[in-house]
Amino acid sequence: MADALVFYTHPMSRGRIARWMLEEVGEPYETVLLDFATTIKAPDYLAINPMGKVPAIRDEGVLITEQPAILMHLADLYPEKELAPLPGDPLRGAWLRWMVFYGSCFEPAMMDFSRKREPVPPMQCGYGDYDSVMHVVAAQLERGPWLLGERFTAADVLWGGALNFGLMMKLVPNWPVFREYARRVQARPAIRRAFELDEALAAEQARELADALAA
Ligand SMILES: N[C@@H](CCC(=O)N[C@@H](CS)C(=O)NCC(=O)O)C(=O)O
Repeated sequence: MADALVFYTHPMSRGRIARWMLEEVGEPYETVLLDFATTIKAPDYLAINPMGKVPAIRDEGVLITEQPAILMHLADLYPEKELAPLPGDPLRGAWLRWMVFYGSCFEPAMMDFSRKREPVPPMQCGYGDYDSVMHVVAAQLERGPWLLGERFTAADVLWGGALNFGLMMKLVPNWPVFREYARRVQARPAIRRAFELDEALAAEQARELADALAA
């Protein structure tokens, strides 16, 4: 029998998106919790992700880091879950484009915006400018109900998680198209299961910290 997937995470991190994906897939996985102050930068974990960041997964000895890569791997690994248009499907190109656009354009634009950092001139900047990124994403979602239209895929896990976070932190425009999409993704049973698992782990970590401080 194949070894269970191993999922490296922290409950208050981008690992929440990867956990949601694991719950959409619904196959067994083992969770390894990292601590931001200690284990995440320890040699054992740096051998898994030299960036010392979560999430990461190990699948049969293969290590994968970066949220979009983790989601693409899981979607391709379990084609029967229909979370990816497979090679040959006309939607495959758009699916790859939006998975990569997230990391190469959307997240850097949102992070620069959060720090009010002066971006490099749009011609040299990989994401162009913040407003263009937001308008391009909004135009794609207008077609709805999901990012690629009628079909829910792993791209909605990535973008649903990102837009939930962006709206909560006021890092994306408070447009109806983003709010309605976020409401749709929040109705998925898997996102609720993932949320409850991470909330329980976060509460446990907080209790352990309080006990350690009191000792
Ligand atoms: N590019 C990575 C970003 C991962 C990331 O920044 N994770 C943060 C938590 S949200 C982290 O592990 N921070 C701990 C640290 O840098 O010490 C991805 O998409 O997975």
